[in-house]
Amino acid sequence: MSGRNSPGKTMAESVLYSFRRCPYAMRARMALHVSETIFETREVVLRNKPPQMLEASPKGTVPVLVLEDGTVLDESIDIMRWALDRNDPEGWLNGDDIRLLTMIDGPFKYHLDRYKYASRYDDADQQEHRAACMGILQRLEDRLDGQPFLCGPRRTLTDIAIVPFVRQFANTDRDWFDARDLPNLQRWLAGLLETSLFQDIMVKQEQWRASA
Ligand SMILES: N[C@@H](CCC(=O)N[C@@H](CS)C(=O)NCC(=O)O)C(=O)O
Repeated sequence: MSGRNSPGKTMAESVLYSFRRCPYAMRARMALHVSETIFETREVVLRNKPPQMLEASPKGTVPVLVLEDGTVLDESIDIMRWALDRNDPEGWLNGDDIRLLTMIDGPFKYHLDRYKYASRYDDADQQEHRAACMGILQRLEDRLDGQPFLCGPRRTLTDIAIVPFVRQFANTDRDWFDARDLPNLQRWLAGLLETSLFQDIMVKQEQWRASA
């Protein structure tokens, strides 16, 4: 089984600093998992990041993957591509749509934060930001018309990199989302979330603490 947590293990292996509910960390964990990469997960608390993580990556965002040779990958997409370059049993790299990924990581994430956490932003009009997200989701809906996944008949990197953010949008007001006329997107989201891949990477982990 790959991607397992192995507290106390002394054998050198890649280490992933992760936060269970972070959408970026989710997509990294899914790629590591599908590629059967062996790694140790270190669950961090964002307000109390371990010095070992900050030493590896001073920018202080999760996920951070520290490879056995000390190489540090601290962008989730880079972790996904690194894992899949090594082993890509489902051909996820065949669906690496940079334009779509840039739209989700850029404008969609911008509006999602202001919809989900409107009170944290002085000037945020929650409805406006929700509408802006919906404009982008409608494009996904159209793309999923006639094909089960964003790049064709099988799930690929593009689906996996995007689904945690659509999940976050949907969960912000579940009833409202469920009542939208987005049948393809709703089917796509539900299907990906019920996979064993997603369930496995969402298993709860204890906060990691360096052993003395
Ligand atoms: N571009 C980065 C973004 C990662 C990111 O922003 N992660 C958030 C958690 S979801 C984080 O660590 N934020 C720092 C903090 O909250 O202190 C990536 O793709 O890995």
